[in-house]
Amino acid sequence: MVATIGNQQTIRSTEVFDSLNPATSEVIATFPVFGEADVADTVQRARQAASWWAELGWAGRQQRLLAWKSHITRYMGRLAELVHNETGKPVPDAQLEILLAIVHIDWAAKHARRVLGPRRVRSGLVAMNHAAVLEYQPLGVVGVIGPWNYPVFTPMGSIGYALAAGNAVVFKPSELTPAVGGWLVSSFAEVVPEQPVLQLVTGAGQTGGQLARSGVDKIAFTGSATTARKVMAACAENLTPIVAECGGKDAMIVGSDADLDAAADACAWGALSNAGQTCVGIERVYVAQDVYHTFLEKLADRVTSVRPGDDREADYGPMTMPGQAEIIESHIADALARGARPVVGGIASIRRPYVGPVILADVPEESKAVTDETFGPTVTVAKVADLAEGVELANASRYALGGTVFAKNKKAAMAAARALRSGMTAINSVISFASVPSLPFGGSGDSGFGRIHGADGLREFARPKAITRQRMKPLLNLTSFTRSDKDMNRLLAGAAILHGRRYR
Ligand code: TXE
Repeated sequence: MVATIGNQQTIRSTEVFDSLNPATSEVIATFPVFGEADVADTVQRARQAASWWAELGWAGRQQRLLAWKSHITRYMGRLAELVHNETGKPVPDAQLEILLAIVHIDWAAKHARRVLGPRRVRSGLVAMNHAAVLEYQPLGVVGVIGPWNYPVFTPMGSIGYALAAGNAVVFKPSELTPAVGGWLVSSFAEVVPEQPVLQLVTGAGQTGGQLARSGVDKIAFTGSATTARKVMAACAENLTPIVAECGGKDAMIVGSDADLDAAADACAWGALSNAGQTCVGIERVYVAQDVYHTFLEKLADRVTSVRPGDDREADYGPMTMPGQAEIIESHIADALARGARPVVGGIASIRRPYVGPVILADVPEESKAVTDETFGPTVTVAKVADLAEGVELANASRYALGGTVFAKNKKAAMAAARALRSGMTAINSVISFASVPSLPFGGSGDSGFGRIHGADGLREFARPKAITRQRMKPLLNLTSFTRSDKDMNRLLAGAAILHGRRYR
């Protein structure tokens, strides 16, 4: 049976696909592949819903988004089971991901008016007879193309903020996690039954491409840099703007004064949790030489008790995307061929659909395990002279997403954090920036561009609107053909006094 998806629409395409449990290969549900006409119909319905949603105003939207947040919180158990079944991750990890998404919906709902609502700004001397108002209006319809690794948290960083900014959303979840996407859309329809403000389209890359070409007002994409390029090309046809959250190759830098137990513990979690399928997961570690061996021992020690599986005691699950195991294998093989030393695990750690923890030391910097996103439970550990060299090597990547610095000296840690080219850095913890809703999240280079979360994340889904309102007649009427030479001379004399002073 094809799953119902809460859109109450007739789908013209007859093609379907299955969503599978990656641990057992059982079919979870069957979904329609939305074709071009189906996507177009959905976007058209979203246009009407967008007007209704925008007219609700800040208070109306806030009340409904908070009701949605409450609904997700109360039914978190069901959603977590679904996330577990579709991605294979342990239920507590699914709960953590959902909780983070809830925190973000809450923040977006409560701060949208303050960040985006109308406000008076100074009009300046030249325009002192005008009142100046700045506000951020909704874009209209936002298309969200989501990934599978955090199927609630990641797309919600766009969906929650786009809705709070007053837009309707058409959501295409990954073809690996459509049931989670369907649950989110249906749950929204339960608290906002009046209009299809949040709709689902299901299918693989082709459906995503159709959404990008559909004339939506913005695309929020999360996935690989390779796919982001294709999505941008599709968006270019209509000059549709895009925010792209792509992968990463995040580094942890460990200084000689770091708390090594805490650093090893954070590294193990940052590298292995969710089977390493985390865009801001730790994939490389650079450790100051005088603590290198102690750190490596402590890390190896922690990692030996970490185990993948599908049982309730497992620390992490299978690879969600079966093909990922090949990439992981090729990165390990390449590193070993170049002389890397396996400290924990190796090729034998790959037991599909699971991959055991792998720690590689002395990996040449030009190896794929250092340059490319592995997206598996593997990490490379290298020796550096100090924090500065760690920063230099961390920055020598085409990715720039997150990262971590472990050091006790606050000034040195802050300086290293600032010097990292990434969009986010955690000091003495991992991934903590993702749990602070007022902080923007996003990267540069192959990690993408634009921001979700925080005030910047709200503005990403809004268009700035500038308004001037003349309050009194101008002293000098400069924008008129009746302007006199006298007025112009007065203006230039004023400009010379105000701006013409020499600066030394
Ligand atoms: O991602 P894709 P995949 C990285 C990770 C992983 C790799 C591939 O390294 O190994 O990406 O994963 C839709 N037009 N990340 O294949 O292809 C697709 O249906 C429009 C990092 O799953 O980027 C899905 O909904 N849309 C990342 C979404 O794009 C298209 C999370 C992502 O798929 C499309 C996931 C097209 N032509 C993987 N082709 C992160 N930043 O966390 C595909 N899609």
